[in-house]
Parts: sequence; C-alpha cells; structure tokens
Amino acid sequence: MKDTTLISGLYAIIDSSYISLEAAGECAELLAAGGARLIQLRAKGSGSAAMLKAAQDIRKALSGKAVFMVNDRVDIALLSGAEGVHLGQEDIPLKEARRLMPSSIIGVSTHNIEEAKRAEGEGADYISFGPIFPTVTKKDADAPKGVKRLREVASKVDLPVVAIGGITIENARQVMETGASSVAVISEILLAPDIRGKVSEISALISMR
Ligand code: 3NM
Repeated sequence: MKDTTLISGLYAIIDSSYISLEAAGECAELLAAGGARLIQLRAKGSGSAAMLKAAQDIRKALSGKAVFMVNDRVDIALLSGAEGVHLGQEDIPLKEARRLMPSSIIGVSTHNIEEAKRAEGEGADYISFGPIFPTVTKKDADAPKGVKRLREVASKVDLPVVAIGGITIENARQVMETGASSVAVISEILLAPDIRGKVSEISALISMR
C-alpha cells in the first residue's frame, strides 16, 4: 500500500511553456525551497532527450525534498528515478502503466465522476479533477467545473483528490475546504516575479487550519 499522505499540500507543476527545460532543475529547487510538497514536470511536445535531461536535473535538485512526478511519460519517469507518473485520459492506460511501475505513484486526470470512479477502480493512487476555474495554461481544457463539483467528487472517491485549473492565492483556501487533498498550480506560480515567495505564500495559506 502506497503512502497517500504524500499527496497533500501544494503540487507545483513545471510547465515547459513557461520555464525552459534547461532551467527546470533550478526552478525545482525554488519550488521545494518555497515548500511545494509535490513537483511535476509537464513538457508537452518537447523532444524526449531534452525532457529526460530536465527530469534528471529535477531529480538531482530535489533529492527527496519533494515528491517528483512526470506528466504523461512512463519511460521518462522510470529513467529519471521519479516517484511516479501523472496520466491524462489519452495517455498510456493506467493498467498498462502499472505493469511497468508496480510500486510507483500513479495519478490520473479526471473531469467528471465517471472518470474519477474508473481511475479509482483501476488502482490510481490519486486523481486530479479540473479545471476548477478558467485556466490560461491548458488551451483545450473543459469548461470550468467549480468548487461544488469538486466537493462532490471528493466526497465520492476514497482517493486523494488534487484540484487543478485556475488556482490562485485568492481561491486556494476555498478549494481546499471542499475536501481536496492538494492544489496543483502552474501559471500563478511560474508567472510570479518571485516564484519561491509565491509558493511559500500558497503553501502557508493551504496548510492553515
Ligand atoms: N490540467 P493553471 S487544467 C494541466 O483540467 C491542466 O485537467 C487541467 O494550469 C485539467 O494553474 C490544467 O495555470 C492547467 O490554470 C492548469
């Protein structure tokens, strides 16, 4: 049984549309120093060699300071020594990924209750649910789901739920109050003039009781 308490706090995503792959290691260091508990590399459309190098740099920079996840790519997650992979609905199916990564963390993106339940039944370690609010990052995102639907999903699955999409310093508390275990954030962090400071502000906010 995997430790699902690892899926908590701030889940920061290094997206190559905001941060160059060459700077990924340095960025990971800032995110971890600010208090991000999980860090994901998301590099849609990047070459495999450059993505693998970035993943290795992140792994080295983190050395256990945060949980490292790779988006979409099981091969790069395994080769870089990441703790796990995050799969979209169009990626390698969870059951197949699990054959290659029996003891790694596998997360799955979901957008409705059916997908959430299916991911749970197939043995995901956590799900993400979104977009909660409008997002500037994912061009093909669904219409925003809002916190009400997030609350519903969080109450219907036993897995940790990571909320994603349009999460900012202003709405992060409200999102966590739905029962979500974590918030995944891209633009609010990566576009901040002080990345470390922004991460630390959000982390403090969501850990307040
Ligand atoms: N997945 P930002 S929304 C990568 O709904 C991603 O599954 C989503 O970026 C989903 O924090 C999203 O800048 C983008 O809104 C999140």
